[in-house]
Amino acid sequence: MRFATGCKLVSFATVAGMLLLPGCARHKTGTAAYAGESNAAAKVIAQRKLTPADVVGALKTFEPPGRRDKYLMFASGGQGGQVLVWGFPSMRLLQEIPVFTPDSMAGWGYGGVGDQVLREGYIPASKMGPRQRIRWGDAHHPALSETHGVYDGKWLFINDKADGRVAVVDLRDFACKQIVKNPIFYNDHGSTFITPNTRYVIETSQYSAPLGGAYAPLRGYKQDYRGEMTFWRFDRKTGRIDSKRSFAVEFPPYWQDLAVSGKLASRGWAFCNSFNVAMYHGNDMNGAPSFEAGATRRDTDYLHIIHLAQAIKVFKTGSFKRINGFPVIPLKTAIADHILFFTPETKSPHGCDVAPDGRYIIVNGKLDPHVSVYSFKNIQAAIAAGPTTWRHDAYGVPILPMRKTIKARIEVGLGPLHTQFDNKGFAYTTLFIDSAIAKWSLGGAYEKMHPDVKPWSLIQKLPVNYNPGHLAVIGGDTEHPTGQYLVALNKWSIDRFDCVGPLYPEDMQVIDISGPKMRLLSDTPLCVGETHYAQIIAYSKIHAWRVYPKVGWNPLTQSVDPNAPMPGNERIVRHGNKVEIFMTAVRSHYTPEIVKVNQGDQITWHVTNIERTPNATHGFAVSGYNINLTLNPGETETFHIHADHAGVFSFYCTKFCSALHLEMTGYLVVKPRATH
Ligand code: RUQ
Ligand code: CUA
Repeated sequence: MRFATGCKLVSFATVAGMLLLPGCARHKTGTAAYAGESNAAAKVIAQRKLTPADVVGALKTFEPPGRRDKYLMFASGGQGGQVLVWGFPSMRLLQEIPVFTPDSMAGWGYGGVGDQVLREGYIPASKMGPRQRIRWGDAHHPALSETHGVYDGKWLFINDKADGRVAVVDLRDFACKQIVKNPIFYNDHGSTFITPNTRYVIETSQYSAPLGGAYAPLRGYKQDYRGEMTFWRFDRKTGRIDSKRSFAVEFPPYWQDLAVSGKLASRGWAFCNSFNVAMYHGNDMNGAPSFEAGATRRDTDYLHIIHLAQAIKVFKTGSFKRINGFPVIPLKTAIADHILFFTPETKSPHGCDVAPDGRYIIVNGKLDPHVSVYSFKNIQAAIAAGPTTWRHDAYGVPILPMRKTIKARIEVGLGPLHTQFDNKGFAYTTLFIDSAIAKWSLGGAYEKMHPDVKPWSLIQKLPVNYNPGHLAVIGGDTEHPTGQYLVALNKWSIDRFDCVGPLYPEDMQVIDISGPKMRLLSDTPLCVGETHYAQIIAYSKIHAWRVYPKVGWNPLTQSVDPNAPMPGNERIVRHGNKVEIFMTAVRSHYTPEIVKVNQGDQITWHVTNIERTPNATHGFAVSGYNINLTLNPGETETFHIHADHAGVFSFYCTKFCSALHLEMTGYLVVKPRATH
């Protein structure tokens, strides 16, 4: 069926109505009923002035009431500090997983487990200054755990750029379990990226500084400032990062940017690009240029090539120094033991992505309209060619000649930032300045997949609205991409939505990449976070609990809590001024529901939601004491109150759990000192 361009909407609607008629023989429903529906559809199409492209977009992404999405998209929430989980491709927001920022809907950070996890991520009192209660995050890159280079649906990692932290989310209950603070650096950016079996989670620093949070004046930049890459060892048994088996490698004080782990052909290696190799350190109101000019004044920066397998060996032999107690392989050792190599890249590039077969490292130009394709094989050959063929940077790091390492340069357009891949041998790159997605063809072994197209060439540019940062293809950064759909994560929305004041939502656009040409399907505004980066996984790979496995479940230990209040053993126990409360919650009451303490008492309060019914979540909020928990069926939480204010305080259930939800309440009675 072909639609003449410029055809009248009404005639298109008629055609669409006919299209909506199913092959009647296969359908039990009467033809007459369908004919009626399709007439109605044709009418809606005409009334709403929908184009054929609109109708296809709607039909490809709409899930009818009650039907579920086949994919989940895990997106970082940027400065919101959280992880957002979307049904994909319908783009229905299903979950906000609180991570770095307190979240009152999820009861995260107002007593209970959230406080414990957030506290772990505070900056400890050390050389890095006084203890800081960090209560927000700039969440950049979610990384789903992988087995043999494909998402396994078990964990999700996410970094906080602002304070150099990495968090672990368990995908059995979609809850954050751990936040680790990088002990040698404040900020990160090339994070989190994982190795193909999730042994290591990579976290790379961004803006150089003295390691360990020490002080050094800016005039000592070249000697005293450094970058680094941290390899956090992840332990699948405990579901935690094990800092004792983790280490870092010291880098020169260039600004390291996006990082990535090698895979297949390049397994055992890691890569990251950099900017400000000029080591410019700022306009001190002295008439010097600003960073944007000073940091970009050289023609090239360096792609960092890190032999991770070699770094692990060196770490195991103990050839490291400790900074704030954390093992760091010194730059000198990294050079002498052949852990670190550079090769030039055009200045101030951005994303660094590895093709699915691991043979090519794609560096996106940002200021250069090309993507540069480095060949891993060529890099190895340049290393093997030996020191006489290398140059060295000011610190002695070998620089492999670019003309040897580079395989192809493809002119894609203005502002190339990030690249992902499909299952047909194509790559997709966001063009920030052009406001477009470029589709281009991979060469090498991929040529077999598309014999009719020229390798390493631009195929199509599709405008997006506007200024995309990252993009995500289903499985698009794994060894086996699925392809099919792509989402462009656009920073600006300008004229796409009704105006809601001067702070604009960002825009996520779903694009169909299953055919020879990309086509735009839908817009989804996002206002509770930044559309920073996302990964998309088949829902069939996720095995989330519908309810916690047993009553009394502690979500931090993922086991029954020995202190969990159980039905029949609810009680209040007092030892001097220490009061311990064991409380249960079930529709629609708490036991006990009157709690009497004395002013100045220290209360340890445990609550178990003893429900087994999926969805029967209760809340628990205490007025006046900043307590707010969310208790899912089976869950136990523990919090502390120093009852320093006398008075009568209600506690109540914040979730509309039943018809008698308002009656799900009780009193915390704090008797003033004088009367007890
Ligand atoms: S990188 S600016 Cu994800 Cu494009 Cu942080
Ligand atoms: Cu429980 Cu409302």
